[in-house]
Amino acid sequence: MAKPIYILNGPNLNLLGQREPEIYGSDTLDDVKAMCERACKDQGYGLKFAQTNIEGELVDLVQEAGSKGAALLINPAAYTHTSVALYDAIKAVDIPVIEIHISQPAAREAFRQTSYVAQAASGSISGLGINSYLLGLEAAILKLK
Ligand code: CA2
Repeated sequence: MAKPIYILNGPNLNLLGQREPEIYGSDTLDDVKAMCERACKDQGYGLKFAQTNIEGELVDLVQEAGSKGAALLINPAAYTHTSVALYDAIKAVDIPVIEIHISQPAAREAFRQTSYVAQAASGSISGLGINSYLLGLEAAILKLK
């Protein structure tokens, strides 16, 4: 059985579609999950999709992806800009890791200008709304070919 693609989401992304639609759009995280499930199925991959507000749980899930997953997409949300623990966890896995953002952090506040995760990931996709997830999947699958 082929390994699934992991898509991990960080803090507050459970609120997607409920607040700040001008920045993050009106689709919910369940909508994003359904869209990614369809895209993975079309490409012959299973999907493990998770969200947590807890930094250590994200680290555990990155480690799990490293042993049980084919590739990892991660929207680390605010931990993007703060987490050396996530940087270390991503550095320790040997699968393609694509950093995803719905908004464009580079065009936002000064505190969003540093990404620890980008310094460990294979690549980053930002600013394209929830299509960042679809494009991230395409990038991960291209890397697996
Ligand atoms: O643009 C992204 O995907 C971000 O990862 C979203 C994070 C932010 O801290 C990053 O700089 C960029 C924020 C996630 C919070 O999500 C919410 C969604 C809707 C309503 C409230 C929060």
